[in-house]
Amino acid sequence: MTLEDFPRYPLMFGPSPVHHLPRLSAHLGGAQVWAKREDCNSGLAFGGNKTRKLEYIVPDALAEGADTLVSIGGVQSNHTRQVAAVAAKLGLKAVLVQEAWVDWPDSVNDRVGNIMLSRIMGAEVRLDPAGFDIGIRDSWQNALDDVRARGGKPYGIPAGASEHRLGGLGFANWAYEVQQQERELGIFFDTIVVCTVTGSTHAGMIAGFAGQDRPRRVIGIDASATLEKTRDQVARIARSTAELIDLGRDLRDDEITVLEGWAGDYYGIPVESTLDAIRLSGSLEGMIIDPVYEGKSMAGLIDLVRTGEIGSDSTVLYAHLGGQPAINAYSALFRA
Ligand code: 1AC
Repeated sequence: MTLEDFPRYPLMFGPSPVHHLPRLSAHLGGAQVWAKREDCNSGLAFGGNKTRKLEYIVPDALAEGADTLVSIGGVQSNHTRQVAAVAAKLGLKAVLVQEAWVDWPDSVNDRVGNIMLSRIMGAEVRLDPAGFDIGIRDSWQNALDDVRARGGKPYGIPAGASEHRLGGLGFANWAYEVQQQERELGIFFDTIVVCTVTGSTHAGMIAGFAGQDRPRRVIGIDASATLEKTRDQVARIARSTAELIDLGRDLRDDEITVLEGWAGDYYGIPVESTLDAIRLSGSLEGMIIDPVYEGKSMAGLIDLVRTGEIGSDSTVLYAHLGGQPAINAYSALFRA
């Protein structure tokens, strides 16, 4: 099967916008930086990268006759918010396990941003004290069992939709969307920069670009300081997605790059470079990014451009994955 053979349920406005960031590029004094904006890809609860992945997962859930989407993430998970939105749109129920992935002292952390939006959309939100982990969790299996026990038909979507068989397809398709937008713009992005945590966004891109003629770098920026786990998960999902879409060859190790250095010590805890990146994108381009994902990947991009690791003749595409609703839980950091 090729990518086009997989059923896709439309949840986005269409291709997400791509645009130049001229003031940021001039400020950094090197490569030309562009952004592709998953933060405005859909009318469903501010959209985001998971909405794109869910386009390929929803047909499977509907084919199974599910009445409840069951998913998991941190308290400020973007993923669970997007699952809640899609469930509302389809007239399904949503049960969301929200674990304590981030030890963040903001008193409204579990009341604002993503979790508030999920509650507004009618999801059943279950707070769980477990800490950060990108793997399959008992609490999620228990939630699936609970839905079955009350006579429902659950459909499980793991964290970030990453451990789902179809979880890489949305971003494999993103790679082809980029190729089409390049044709229209008469441009070529030789480098892509993307935040990576549960892995299927980055992995899907790798599989999608691997099927194209012109090579380019896809740089994943680690945002959780669990480097080995993330690398393994990205590599595994990239390879299984490549196989699923019939790439016809094995992915090479050098096609899978996860760089460390901007995550700080923990997932969800911003460091100085994260906050600098957030302020820079906001003040130079009016582009809002967040302390968990995009602040860290933008910090990586800034350093890679400044040090010439991404050369001044490069045209780099920054993937904005739509993590910004969580910023409401970080208000104390932006009082001045
Ligand atoms: C970690 C999957 C992830 C989220 O939003 O829950 N990006």
